Order: sequence, then structure tokens, then C-alpha cells
Amino acid sequence: MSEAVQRFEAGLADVEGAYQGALGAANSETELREANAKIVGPQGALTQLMKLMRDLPGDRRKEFGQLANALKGKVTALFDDRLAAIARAQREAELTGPALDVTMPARWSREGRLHPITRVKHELLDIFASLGFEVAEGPEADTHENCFDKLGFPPDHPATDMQDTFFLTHTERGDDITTLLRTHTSTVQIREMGRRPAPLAVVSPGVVYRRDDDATHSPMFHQIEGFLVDEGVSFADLKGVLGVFVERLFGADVEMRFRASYFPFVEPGAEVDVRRPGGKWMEILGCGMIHPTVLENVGYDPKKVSGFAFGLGIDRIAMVKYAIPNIKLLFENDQRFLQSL
Ligand code: FA5
Repeated sequence: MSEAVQRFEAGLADVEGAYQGALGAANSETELREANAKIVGPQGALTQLMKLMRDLPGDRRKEFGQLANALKGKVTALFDDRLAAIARAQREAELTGPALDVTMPARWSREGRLHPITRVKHELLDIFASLGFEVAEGPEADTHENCFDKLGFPPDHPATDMQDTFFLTHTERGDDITTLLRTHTSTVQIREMGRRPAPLAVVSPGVVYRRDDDATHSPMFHQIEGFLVDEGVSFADLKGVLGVFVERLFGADVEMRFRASYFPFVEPGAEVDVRRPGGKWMEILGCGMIHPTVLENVGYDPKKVSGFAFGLGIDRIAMVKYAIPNIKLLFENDQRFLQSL
């Protein structure tokens, strides 16, 4: 008898003797599949044995082929039986085992709510709406003209460096159009005044962008622009509106001060700081009387009408309101921090 025949016979006998024990010992579907793979899987004992068939003498091949196939059939049949038995046993255990515990606490699902910046924005807009301001919005990407030129920034004036930003270029019908991420919401003054006559009183919330980055400056932040134009509007009106606003927002015990400041689009210009009792001053807005050049640029007659404007930082107001030490906390979206507000 050839050596190959001997090996083949011995191999078949090994599988024959072991397969029932191996499949019978498996107690779960995973164990059963593993045991089955060791016999008839690609690396399994029987599969490997069948690869030896070509070494057998030609006249014995058919006989051994039939034996090997018959054995494979028995293995597969037992595997199917065992798989069904395991599934039955599992089902049986579920049915006879302890019932579903309906008293178990449900998985807690977090309830979402508005981000503090959105809440503060709504609160600010409500106050201005109650004072008679209407709400308008403008695009985040706007032209150099609306962001700087028509607001009285001279071309390439170093003042534009105050608000270093991101420029965007796209091509439209063959022309390169340059827009930029607006650095302030004052763009909406130009847009709204440009499209309708005075009198008007508008607030405009939105996102703005600058190359700024520290504890009180974020490269992306939120402003609300406000402006009012009519006959005979004076700085006293501006102080009155902002005084009511600060008191409604923070309560009577928060102090407020106007500091003279420069913005090309107002004259005179100021900044407003607020302070909680015992706290530090925090700048919350810039403001002033709309510059006559700006009024002319939007087609108004500065001899007939005048107006005031202000631009406030929503994030800064949220910082004062919730005593948040670093503006970054507002944008990290750490649930533990947001839940605490
Ligand atoms: C302006 O943006 C002017 N457009 C405001 C204005 C409007 C003045 C109308 C006069 C008339 P300023 O750069 O100071 O001004 O920004 C206004 C407010 O935005 C600041 O008072 C501050 O509260 C907030 N702010 C400015 N830069 C940042 C920043 N990087 N991160 C967060 N808040 C900021």
C-alpha cells in the first residue's frame, strides 16, 4: 500500500473518530462554528486531507473521494443538527428563565436645550424688540465695500488692520469676485439703510470673524448690530437706549460706563463697559453717532436725518451674565460645562 494511501486512510479515521465529540462539546453557536471550521473550514483537517487526493494512485482516487465526501456530509449534517439544538436551547432558556425586569430604570436620555449664546441672543433681541427695533439679517460673506469702504474706512488704511480677516475669491461668469468673512455686523447698516428710507430702527444678529485669539477674543464670535435713524436723533437717545438695555439685561446693580473711542463710521464714538459689583470691567460694545459720510454713502441726507449705531458682542455678554472666565469654554461644547449654565 502506498504511503499516500496510508496517510489518507489514517487522516479519514482521525476525522471520523473526532468530529462527533468536537461538535458535540460545543455549547454555543460560536463554539460550534469554531469546531466546524477546524474540520471543514478552509484550513480544516478534512479540507486539508482532500488536498492530498492528487497524491493518491489513480485507481484509488474515486474510492477515497467518495469516502471523504460522505464524511463531509456527515459532519455538515451533525453541524446543522447541533446548530438547531443550540438555538432551541437558547430560546427555551429565555422562555423559562426570569421574566424581563420591567422595574429596571430606563437608560437616561439627555434632554437637549439651546446653547447659552442662542439663549442670550434671544434675550437681547427680545429687549430691543420691546424698544421698537425690528430684526434684519445679512450674509456672513460680504463685500469689502459693505464691510469697510462704505463705512468710511479709507482704502488700505491701517484701520482695516484692526479687523484682519479671511478673504474669499470665487469666479462668476469669468470674473473673479472677492468677498470676505465679515469682521463685524456693521455691514448690515449699509445693506438695510441702502435699501430703504429713514426713519428706521433695526437690530441684526450674526456671526463675524477676525484674526483674534485669547481669553476674551475668539476668531469666530457673535454680534448684534443696532441702528436707528430719524430726524433729530442725538447721543442722548443712544445713551437712553443702551441704559435701558443694560439695566433690563443685568439688573440695576450692574455699573455701566461710556469710554470715548474711535470707529471710522461714527462721530463721536464710544465703547461701553459693564461691571458687576466687585467685578472687573468688561467691554461689551462699540457705539456712536453714525458718521455723515456713511449716511451719504447709503443715500441719506445728513442735513435732514441723524442716527446712532452700536455693535455688541453676544459672547462677551454671555461671559458677564454667567461669569465665564474664558470665551473658549463657549465653543468647546463640553456637556459638563454647558449643563452647569
Ligand atoms: C465693532 O465691531 C464695531 N462694528 C462696533 C460698532 C458698531 C461701533 C456701530 C460703532 C457703531 P469692536 O471691534 O469693538 O467694534 O467689537 C464690538 C464688540 O464685539 C466688542 O465690544 C466686544 O464685545 C466684541 N468683540 C470684539 N472682538 C471680539 C472677539 N474676537 N471675540 C469676542 N468678542 C469680540
